[in-house]
Amino acid sequence: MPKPTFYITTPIYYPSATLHIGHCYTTVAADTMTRYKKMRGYDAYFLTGSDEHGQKIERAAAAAGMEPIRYVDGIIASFQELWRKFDIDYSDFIRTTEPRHEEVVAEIFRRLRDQGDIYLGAYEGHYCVSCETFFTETQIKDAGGVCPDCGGHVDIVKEESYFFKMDKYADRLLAHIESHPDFIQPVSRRNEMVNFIKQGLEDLSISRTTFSWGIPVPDDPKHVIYVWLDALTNYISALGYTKGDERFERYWPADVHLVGKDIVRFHTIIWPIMLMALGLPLPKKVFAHGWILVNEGKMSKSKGNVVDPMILADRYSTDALRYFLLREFIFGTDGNYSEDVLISRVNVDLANDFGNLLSRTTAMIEKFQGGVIKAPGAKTEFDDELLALFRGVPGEMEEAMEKLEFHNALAAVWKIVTKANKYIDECAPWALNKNGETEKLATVLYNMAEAIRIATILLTPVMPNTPAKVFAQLGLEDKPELAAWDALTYGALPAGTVIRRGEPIFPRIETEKEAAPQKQEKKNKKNKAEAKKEQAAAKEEPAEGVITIDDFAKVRLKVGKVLAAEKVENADKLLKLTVRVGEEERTIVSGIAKFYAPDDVVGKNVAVVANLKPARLRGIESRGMLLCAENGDELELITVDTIADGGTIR
Ligand code: ME8
Repeated sequence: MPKPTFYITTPIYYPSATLHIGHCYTTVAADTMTRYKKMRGYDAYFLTGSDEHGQKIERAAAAAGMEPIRYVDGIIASFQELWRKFDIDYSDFIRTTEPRHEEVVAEIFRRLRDQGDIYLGAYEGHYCVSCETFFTETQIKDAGGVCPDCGGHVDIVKEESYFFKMDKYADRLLAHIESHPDFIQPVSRRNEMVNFIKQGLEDLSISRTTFSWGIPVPDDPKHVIYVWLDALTNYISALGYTKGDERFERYWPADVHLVGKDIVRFHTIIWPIMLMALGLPLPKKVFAHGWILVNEGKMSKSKGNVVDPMILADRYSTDALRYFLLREFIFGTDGNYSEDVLISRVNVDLANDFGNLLSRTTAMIEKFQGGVIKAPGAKTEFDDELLALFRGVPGEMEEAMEKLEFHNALAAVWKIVTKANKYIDECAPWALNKNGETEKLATVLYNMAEAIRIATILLTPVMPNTPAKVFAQLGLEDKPELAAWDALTYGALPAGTVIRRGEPIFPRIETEKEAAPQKQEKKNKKNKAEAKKEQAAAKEEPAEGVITIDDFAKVRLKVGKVLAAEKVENADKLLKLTVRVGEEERTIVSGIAKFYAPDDVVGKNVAVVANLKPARLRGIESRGMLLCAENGDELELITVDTIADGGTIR
């Protein structure tokens, strides 16, 4: 039987001087999805590329004193180097300046003109060179006279232009969106697009005469084809559409176009209408992810806050960066980037949770069993819970991956990692060894090794370099069959395997900030006796209204990430929030609805009172409370920029 196919794309990027971490985000997500689908037996095809035409590039090349093609060649080489560095295993990289693409764009233009969907007219409008987009009078007015997308200068442009009859297809498109709820994701984006189409679609100006760096209109070469019509075509030109290429038959329609939220309109209105006009099926899903922000704002060269992934890749491993991008941010909403959060994720999740699990396990197998993984012997009372996770987590991961919820897929895997660390503490293998309980000891060490092996298989699509390192330490490097999805079953690890301890796979990142508290801690220890005396005195006679440090210590304050938020029906003040606190997700009802719209809080890292007795508010069980600061009559959430959720506040 032929394998099922899976076709995924990223946007094709503009050759601006540097790609930033936002571009990496989409590309890592697409690569992870492709690797995951391949592991699941799919014939997966992943397309990325570069969008090289347009006035912006023509001007940049002129400023650099270069021919446009020479100018872009250099930049595209740096894109490809970045993707190699991040282990991006694309199936094809399409450049819009390649003849194989240009020919298809020209052919599509010709067909649509021949069938009457494209006609020649005249255009006058506000045009933003930077965004390569025309805007209506109202859009410009609403934005205060500047480009509604980038805030930059807009020119009034009047020129002869070819137009594409969009409105002709509007009703069909609306019907398609309504009958295919998965077509535009997340739902909020779908609603925006439906409203946009319902306002009526104007015919789209699809050619320019004011510059020449583009694909000429067939038989009318003073016009070049509008860059978006050119760019969107990449998704089918790369498959050899119009050339009788069997890849087009095999992979089209795409399963997912991944796009940033700013280019949803192009992908869910212009692109589907082009496809309808060509009589082609529409992509199954367009998924809009959010933006990675810095200090809650957009990255921009002028602000000097562009996060360069090459620099980060040199500083941290790319596996760690890939993990961070997919674990920290909620695919679909904006998230705030800071290097401190990145370091915290690497140290807590990778160095502590995962790395230590591997080093503790291999160290104990070496010390207690001479480096040999023995067959499980007698059961312990803690096995069942761990084994249940081995059975359940792959399904949870699958469900999350199908919804492109990478953060949830990784959170599911971490259930195994966290539980396995707890399992070690519960079973105390050192005590079993001391007491000569070798049968139980064999079980515990075997289960720990299986936990690592199973978690590693699940992590493979996200961290492609890590499995080889882990498997080498487990003594399984010559058994690739044990790294496959099919080998997720508990017990596949052969007894008698000889482990090979190695270096920590994710060394802890030491920072100046981290060193400082350690120094402080030493100093504190010195004064411990004194401090104890003082505390004791404080305990004796607490003044009225004063609490002791012990009282305060009862409050468990944690950093939580808001994953979802909605208004509580018939309650003006209340928002129902889903908050992730490390491994755990909980519902918290908070009285902030007057100050925050649900969308404003999603993605924020907030301060949570984590051990508050649950309370029922409007029938919803609320587990915890968010800390806020009062500002007159207003409330402001206390947010924590630099610590990942699960972190303790004290
Ligand atoms: O739009 N965080 O190219 P582009 C996350 N050539 N994603 C971000 C981001 C951020 N901070 N900044 C940008 C184009 N992006 C066109 C696409 S497709 C036929 C043509 C995302 O290089 C942005 O949302 O300007 C978009 O999806 C992608 O990067 C490419 O941006």
